Amino acid sequence: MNLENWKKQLHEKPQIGCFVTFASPAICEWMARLGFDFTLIDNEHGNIDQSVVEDMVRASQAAGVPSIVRVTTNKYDHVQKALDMGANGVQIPMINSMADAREVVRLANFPPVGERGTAYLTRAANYGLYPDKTGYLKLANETKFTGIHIETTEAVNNLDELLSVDEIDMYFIGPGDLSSSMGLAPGHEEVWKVTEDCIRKIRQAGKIAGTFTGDVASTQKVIDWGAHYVVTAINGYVNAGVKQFLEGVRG
Ligand code: 3PY
Ligand code: MG
Repeated sequence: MNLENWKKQLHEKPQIGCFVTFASPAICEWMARLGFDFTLIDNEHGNIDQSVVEDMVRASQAAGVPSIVRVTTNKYDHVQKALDMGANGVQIPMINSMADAREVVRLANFPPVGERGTAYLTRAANYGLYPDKTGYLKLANETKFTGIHIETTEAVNNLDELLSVDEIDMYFIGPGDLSSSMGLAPGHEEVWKVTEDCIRKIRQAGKIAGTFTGDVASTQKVIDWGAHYVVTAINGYVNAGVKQFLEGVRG
């Protein structure tokens, strides 16, 4: 698989990704082999240390599956490190304003587009093997994927403006944070309505719409609305399967 074509594929058809929330390259590789279209390494929550992230990215890519890192915050060391480790892209939580979005563009892109620090010995730079250093900077800017979270009422209100930022590929509705920002329980119908409106608006703007789902029906629903970057996590499926097994055995 040509990982550089993945951004194009995302525009063409829905891709189903797996949140990997445990510090384990093996789980990343396993989910890639199970058939997910991409892995999303969660470095915002949980206990995944920076030093494990690169091996998780490597494990997924070695199985032919692109790997995105959800970074901790919109900060230089988080965004730059994930990209230097050779992640196919970054997903940045809690982007609410144009000032936040401009900072994302600055951190995720080499000059002249942004101010990402240059380094030619990293995994992303093929350990110094690229003969054309300027070409590497250009290629990295063009092929990496940048996603931002829309997960507060402030971000929803600013969505039109945020969609005008050319260098941002994907807008991810975070249902958990969005519902708490709206003062509602997760899964509340008003949260779904806002999610639908945002997904439709993002698609109409020619951008990739993303969100998180936990079952088949809601995944189909968001795809029908136009989401092409849909992420799930294995916890719900493992919990249900193991419970069913133990109840079956123990009665
Ligand atoms: C959220 O729900 O807030 C997320 O960030 C991911 O699902
Ligand atoms: Mg969130």
